[in-house]
Amino acid sequence: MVWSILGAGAIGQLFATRFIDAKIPIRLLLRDAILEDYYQLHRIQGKETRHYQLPVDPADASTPIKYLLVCTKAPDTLNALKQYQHRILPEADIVLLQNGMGQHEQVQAMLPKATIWAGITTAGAWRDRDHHTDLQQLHCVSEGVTEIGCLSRTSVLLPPGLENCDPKINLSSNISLSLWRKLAINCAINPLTAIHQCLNGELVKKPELLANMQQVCEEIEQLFARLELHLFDKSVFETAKQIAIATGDNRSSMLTDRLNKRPTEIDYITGHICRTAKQVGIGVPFNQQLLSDVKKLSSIQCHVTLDRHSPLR
Ligand code: KPL
Repeated sequence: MVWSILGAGAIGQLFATRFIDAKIPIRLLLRDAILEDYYQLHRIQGKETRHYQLPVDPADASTPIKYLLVCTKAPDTLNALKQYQHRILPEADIVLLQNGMGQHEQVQAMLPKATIWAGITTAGAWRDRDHHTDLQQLHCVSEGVTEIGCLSRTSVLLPPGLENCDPKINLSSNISLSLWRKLAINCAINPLTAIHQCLNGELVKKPELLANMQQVCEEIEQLFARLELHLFDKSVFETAKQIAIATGDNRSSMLTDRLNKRPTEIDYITGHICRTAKQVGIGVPFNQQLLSDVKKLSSIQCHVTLDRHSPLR
């Protein structure tokens, strides 16, 4: 059993090192070819620094892919998968460990016989380079909690090998509910922080931003009522407020993308709410507005550049 890993950002690299620790054989599928057979990095966690050699698939590799972990950004999923479609076995197990919703169905449509799993993690890591050795460094800031659930069928087992990971990966029997919960919070926090270029905590401190967050949440609440989804003990707004406070000093992933001039995941976050609302005939005008505002922003030049990922992704 070999797990191929697509998307070698901080989360992809973090799970690659966790798989190696769990003695799960891996191959990195890299977008940009490298000459070496291994991708080397130092993983820095608290006071511990460990050196890893992550095996890389050569550009002309043709070995079939049976187990695939996808850690790309949601909007990049289909294009990234297309490059390996000829190698992915029809009955492959594909774990999408990503933010957002909507991409899972697209991948299932592309690979109808594959078993699609969704994963959510609160693990946090960011990358930079050691200026002396030029070696990649992966800074792990929080172990987080990771859950995986099967979307194609019911399963009482994790995909093979993943039961050996440490920290443990939890098997979810209803991962869709967790995806909706995460989506609601991301809709409440991410677009507003990206538009106003503020940290998560400022959404709660500034009355006009708090009112905006409330509007987002109330529309989502209505949609969830129509879908008969009961996701939180409190209202979506109260829950989002709590998370904005708890992650107050964080730069959201969408603001980080904006500042780094990368495409955002808005189509798979607020976009998914807007698409679903349309399907069931509910208006979500404020979310629709945020969707178009963030899309507009992505096309506007931004002069600040960051070299650090948001610590909580
Ligand atoms: O998940 C997040 C993100 O930034 O994508 C939140 C919860 C908003 C924390 O920053």
